[in-house]
Amino acid sequence: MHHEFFDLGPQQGRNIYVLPVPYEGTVSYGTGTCLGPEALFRASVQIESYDAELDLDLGDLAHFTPLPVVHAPASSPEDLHQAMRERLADLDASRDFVLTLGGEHSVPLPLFEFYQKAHPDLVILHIDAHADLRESYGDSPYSHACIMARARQMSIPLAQIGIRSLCREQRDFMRAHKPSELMTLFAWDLPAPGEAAERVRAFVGGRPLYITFDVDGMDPSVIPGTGTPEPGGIAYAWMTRFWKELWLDGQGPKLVGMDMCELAPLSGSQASETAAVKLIQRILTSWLGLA
Ligand SMILES: [Mn+2]
Repeated sequence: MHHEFFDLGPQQGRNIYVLPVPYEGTVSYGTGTCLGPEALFRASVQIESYDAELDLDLGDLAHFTPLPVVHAPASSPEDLHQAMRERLADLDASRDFVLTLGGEHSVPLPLFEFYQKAHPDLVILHIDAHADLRESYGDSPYSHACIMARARQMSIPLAQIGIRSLCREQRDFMRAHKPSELMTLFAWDLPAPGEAAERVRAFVGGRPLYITFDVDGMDPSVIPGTGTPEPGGIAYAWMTRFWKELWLDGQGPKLVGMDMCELAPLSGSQASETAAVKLIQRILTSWLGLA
C-alpha cells in the first residue's frame, strides 16, 4: 500500500483517517475489488487537490492519516467485521473521521456500529445501484447484498440514491417502511441535484450523517471498474453538483465518517479510480469548505 493518500503538502485542517479494507469474501460476480484500496491510493496522488469549481483546495481543509490495512483472518464477513472492530477500538467515534476504502460492500457494517454508538441519532446516506436490502444472500445475512437491511435492523434511518436493481422482496421491504425511515431516490427518476440535496437535507434534519458509497451507483460510463455494473446510473456532473448543493449554504449535515466500496480497477485504464477518488475529494471539500 502506498503511504500517501492525496498529495497535499503540509498537514493542516481536519484529520481524516484512511482505513483500507481489501476484502472480497462474498463477491457474487466480477472480482478485483480487493485491489480497490491500492488503486484509490495511487490515483489520489495524481489529481489536483484544488477544486476549481468550488475554488477550494482540499489541502487547506484536510490531511490524511492512513491506517494499516485490515485483512480478514478468514473468508467470512463475520471474521472480517471482528478484525475491523478490534482496529476501531483504538479510535474515538465521537471525534475521529474514518474514510474506509473497500473492498466489497459488506465491509462498512462495523463502521455503522462504531458511529451509531457515539451518535445514537446517526443517519446513513447510501449511494448504490443495488438496494442491498435482502434479508440474507448466499446463506449469509452479512453479505454485500444485505448490508442496508442490517442498517435498518439497527434502526438507522436510511436515504438511498441511484438504486436501479432490486428484487420484489426488497421493493416490498421499502414499501413497508415510513418515508422518515427509508427514502429511496431511484435512478430512473432522479430529481435535479439541488432538489435531491434539499430532500436529503430534510430527511437528515440536524442529525449526524454517515455516507456509504458503492461506486456502482455511478453510471458504468463513469466508473466501469466495478464487479456488478448496472446501466442507467448517476452521471458525474449530477453527483458533483449534488454534494455542492448539499452543503452550499452552510445548512448541510455534519458528516461523521464515510466509505467507498466496490471499486475493481481495470487493467489498462485508470478512469474508474480517478473518478472515485475525485468524488471522495468533492464530498470532503464540500463538507469542510462550504458547511
Ligand atoms: Mn452495488
